[in-house]
Amino acid sequence: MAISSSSWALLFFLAILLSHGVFKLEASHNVYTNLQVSESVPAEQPYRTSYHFQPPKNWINDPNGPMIYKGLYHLFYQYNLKGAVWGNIVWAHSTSTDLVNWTPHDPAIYPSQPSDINGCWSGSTTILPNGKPVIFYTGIDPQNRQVQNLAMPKNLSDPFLREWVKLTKNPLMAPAQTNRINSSSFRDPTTAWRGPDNRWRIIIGSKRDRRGLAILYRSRDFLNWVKAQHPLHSAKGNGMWECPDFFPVAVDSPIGVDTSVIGNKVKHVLKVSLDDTKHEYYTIGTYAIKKDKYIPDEGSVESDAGLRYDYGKFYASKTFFDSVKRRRILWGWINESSSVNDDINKGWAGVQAIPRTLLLDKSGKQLIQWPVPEIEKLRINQVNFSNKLLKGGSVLKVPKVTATQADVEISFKISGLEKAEVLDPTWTNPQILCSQKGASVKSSLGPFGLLVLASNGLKEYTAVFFRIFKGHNKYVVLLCSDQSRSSLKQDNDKTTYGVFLNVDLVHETLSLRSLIDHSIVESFGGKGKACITARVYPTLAIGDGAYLFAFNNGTQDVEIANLNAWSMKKAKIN
Ligand code: DQQ
Repeated sequence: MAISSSSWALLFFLAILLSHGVFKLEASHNVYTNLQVSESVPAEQPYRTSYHFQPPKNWINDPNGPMIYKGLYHLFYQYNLKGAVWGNIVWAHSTSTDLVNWTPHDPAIYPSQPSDINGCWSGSTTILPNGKPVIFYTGIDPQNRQVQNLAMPKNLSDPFLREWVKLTKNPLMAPAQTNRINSSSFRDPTTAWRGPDNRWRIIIGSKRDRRGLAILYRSRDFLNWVKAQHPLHSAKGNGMWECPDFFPVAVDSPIGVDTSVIGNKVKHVLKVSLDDTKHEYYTIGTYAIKKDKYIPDEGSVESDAGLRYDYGKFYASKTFFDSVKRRRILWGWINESSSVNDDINKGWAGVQAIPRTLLLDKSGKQLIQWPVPEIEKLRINQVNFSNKLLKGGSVLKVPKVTATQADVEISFKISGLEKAEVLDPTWTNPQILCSQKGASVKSSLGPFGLLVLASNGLKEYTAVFFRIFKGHNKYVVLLCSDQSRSSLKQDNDKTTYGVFLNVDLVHETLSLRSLIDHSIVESFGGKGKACITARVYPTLAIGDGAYLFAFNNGTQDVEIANLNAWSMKKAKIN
């Protein structure tokens, strides 16, 4: 049989891919066949975190099934037992009494039955009414189809729930010709919720052509699941929805609510992780239980015009209801910005963000996120100053802080708002605006903020800052995280991130908090109205060579209303 020239080209391309040991399963799942070796990690580790969760070595990605059971927090996560790149995925498992210090356990879920023999991917836990936790996760079956499996704790009296038993009946949900489910786009079951009709519901991320889908299943007994005719929600044009999350948030109350709560005292949130862009979007809306449909509020969309939990590196997140402290807690995966080679050399890749509490803002139009208060017990050696003028064009060193490992809160008093630069109506994309107007570009009110992980002489720094514009009828605040000078190394992703911050400058102070942890800068603007997480790899600003500064590179003076900086103790992160 003759082979056409295009077939030869295809064969040649495949041979090249395989000879380099990279086999692409689908968008996010590159299998590096030649790199799956788990070697000991080098002793020199300037980028390992001190209080952000990470295991001693290897690759991690999505947080899975976080929960609280008998007073103990459980975190499972996607983990490669064999190397610092994605592959051989199991559910690693750690527990904690305080969300800060963690005890590692053996993997809880790993390939062991036909319905997950090719991988145990992301999923969630549900606490059943009798208090028993169960795990739903995506298994990859012998035909590489994505199917949904159920596992239960082997011994409920083990507080660590170290062993999990899978149902022999698995999979409980699978693609079939009759249900029009795309077998390579059917994954990441959510926590289940129970409707007033006593039926359980769950959604699974999917797509049909370019339409993202939250496929809905229902069950009376948690064992037999029937696909609903319509998805809970879908939207055209943005591709595969990974790791959906669907939960209620209380209106006008700081208290978190259980996933099954419905009614007029709550709004609902649907979050999706877009495989195409590796960004997450959430909408706020109404859950019409009778039709089993989620209807986002007007203008609430899953695209760049919509809202993100985090405008930097933060993906595949998941929330859970902490029934003891009555709060909803968000976990997210922070990926590397370094090359695969660097990851292999350092022996690990990926960390988890600091867990954040999640609340509905008073406006009802967005969420507020804040690091769990438990993290504050790591704070030591507080440095404080207030009412300090930060003159235009000045830099102020914050002394006596371990600048590689710190928690910093700063708030500003702004006068002379009328002098703000006029916002050009075409400047609608905050990320582009932040990269065009980085930390070195002067305007009148801004840039001002923090220079973190900075070297003496400022050869290296990461700038987290504000810039204020005069928009149509209101002042507009831009929050940026500029990584362009973060490292002398060239081959890192140094994308600058940005977001417009919804603060009323006339009535609110402008505040910023940054959690700095060696290679992580996790920033919260406007008391948690917008978050930006960055990964950086300084070469000079490491150890004692790292400093913290407040800066104002605008032409107008601003006042630091208050600055609190703490060095952070090391946590037992695993
Ligand atoms: N990661 C998992 C998938 C999920 C993706 C595989 C998101 O289940 O869709 O490791 O990062």
